[in-house]
Amino acid sequence: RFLENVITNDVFRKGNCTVAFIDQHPELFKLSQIRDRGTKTLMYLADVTVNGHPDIKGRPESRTFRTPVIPSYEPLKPYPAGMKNRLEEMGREAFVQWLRQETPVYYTDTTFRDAHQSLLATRVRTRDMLAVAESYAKNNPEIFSMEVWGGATFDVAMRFLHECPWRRLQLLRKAMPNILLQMLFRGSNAVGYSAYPENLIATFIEKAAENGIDIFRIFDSLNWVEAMAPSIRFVRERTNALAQAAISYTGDVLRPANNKYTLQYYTDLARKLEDAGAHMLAVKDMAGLLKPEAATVLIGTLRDAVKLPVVLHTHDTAGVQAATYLKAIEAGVSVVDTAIASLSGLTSQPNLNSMAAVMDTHARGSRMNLASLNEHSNYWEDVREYYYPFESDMKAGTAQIYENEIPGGQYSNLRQQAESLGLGDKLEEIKQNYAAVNQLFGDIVKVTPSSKVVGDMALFMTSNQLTAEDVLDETRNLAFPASVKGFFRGELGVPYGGFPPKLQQIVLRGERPLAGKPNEHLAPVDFEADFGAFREKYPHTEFLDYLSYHMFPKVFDEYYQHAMVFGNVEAIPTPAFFYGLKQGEEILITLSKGKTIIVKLLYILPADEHGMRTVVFELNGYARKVQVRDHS
Ligand code: BTN
Ligand code: 3PY
Ligand code: ZN
Repeated sequence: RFLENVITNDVFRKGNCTVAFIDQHPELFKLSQIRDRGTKTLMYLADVTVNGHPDIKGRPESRTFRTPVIPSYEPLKPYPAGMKNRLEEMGREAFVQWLRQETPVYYTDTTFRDAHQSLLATRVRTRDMLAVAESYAKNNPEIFSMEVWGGATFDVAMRFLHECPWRRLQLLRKAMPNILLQMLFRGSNAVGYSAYPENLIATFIEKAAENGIDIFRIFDSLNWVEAMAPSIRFVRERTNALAQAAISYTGDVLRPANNKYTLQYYTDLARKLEDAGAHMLAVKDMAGLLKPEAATVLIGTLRDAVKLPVVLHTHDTAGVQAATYLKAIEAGVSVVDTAIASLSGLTSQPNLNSMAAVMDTHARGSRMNLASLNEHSNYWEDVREYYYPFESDMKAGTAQIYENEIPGGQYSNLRQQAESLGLGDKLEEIKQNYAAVNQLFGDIVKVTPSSKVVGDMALFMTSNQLTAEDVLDETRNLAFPASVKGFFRGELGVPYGGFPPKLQQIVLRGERPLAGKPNEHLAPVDFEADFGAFREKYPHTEFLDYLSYHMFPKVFDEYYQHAMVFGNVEAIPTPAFFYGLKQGEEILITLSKGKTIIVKLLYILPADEHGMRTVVFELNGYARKVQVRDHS
């Protein structure tokens, strides 16, 4: 920052770069004075206006956005009692027993997590959710829960949005005190892509519950119960939250021949998860493969096999999953996952508004506030436009999903990933290879992170024009992707039925795979000693930041450095955050309670001989200029 002060200093830039210059200008060292919050925000706006947002390639044409209408609510009216109040009154055991025998079906709303993870590359910012959270909680207390955290949101919040994931949770908690808040938890991988030491998992769960999580949906990317059991236990023993154990659905339970994932497989798994202490059982159909008739059989059988309430999660990639929900509802499912209308469908969840409307006259229907849900959908329809660069160009459902079994979130990301590797015209081949890799790997469960391994291998085969036969030819000495090596080493655990021995041998080239659970060999975190060292390196932090750091050290470091230069960018309205300001445009930014700034872009000067541009703003009526490097 000192250097930045030097290079942006007018005297210095006019050519005085002697050592005496530094002596004569002590203000260069006054970092905090020079960089108050307002200036940092101006720095951010200047940079994104001049250089575009790094996450949006090829500078999209400038668009004008509609102003989203925040659905009305009464700020002074108390929150009506919701499911969270019921859970607190009844206690966990009575609550889940009550849920299991309820006649009406309930809905989990995934809008704040899976819906935008699956449609908009997880890019929805906290402020756009927070703006409607209170209205939603006051007008829709009938909702079973809202999925608001976990999955990819933790990583993306820091990496791309420069936001604190914990603050997101805290703010939503405060705005929705009557609603059960739910997160997706990847078992021993927590919210990351590889295993973490067990004491870190325990502490993460404890802190997530303390900061607002009521329901932990816990899964393992290979359906390995042993890897899920500790997380279930930590939720039971260290929190008052619900442990919802999820079985990831793969293949087709009604497939007549060569079926690896049979009804018996799922039933055994469900019983083991119940024995491990789960409060609820989820069927997590991440690729949207569960067909209506299969739902009748699977949900009915699981409900008989365990005493827990059974919930169902799916993605509407094929376009027919509302039919699956109807069959599941008739087979006794307690809760189904849906998304607000304008963020539903395709690779996201089925449509909450339409489900609620259709169910109105059904024996298991319940009274939902459709008028409010529709207002919220209108809000999201407009907000969604802000995020248009992150849309996949999928326009209709696809029946190919039954062949390639690609999870919803991965499917919508695949085109961008392919394009970034120069394989934009090979999408069909990539999808076919994805299915071929699944067979090569022994027909595995594909969900984060195992789905990423299969995806990496499919991209590897496509870019190197390899067939399955080539892969199995040991004389070729292929340089397999790191994730594939890690998978065969056992870093994600062991798939049901084991690894295919020949391919494992080829990939590992004689190296011995790990024995036991993937995190068994990891040293526990020494919280006492380690936190001190962390605070020395990152002074403006607290314990929750330290947990973020442990999940993603490099991402955290970049997030921290970004915050040091640009301050907290969470308050910047989304159009300005992604597209900067147009000349003459004025916006309002509430930096903290009672501190609102009005920023107007006046003009931008051409780059000087050092490539620096002066951007002139008006901040609360006073002209302010900042210098940014023009990277073009
Ligand atoms: C500043 O604005 O000058 C202080 C920046 C401090 C940023 C760190 S990043 C981790 C932690 N979370 C925050 O939101 N702020 C601090
Ligand atoms: C995640 O782990 O992020 C998922 O959504 C898996 O389906
Ligand atoms: Zn999902």
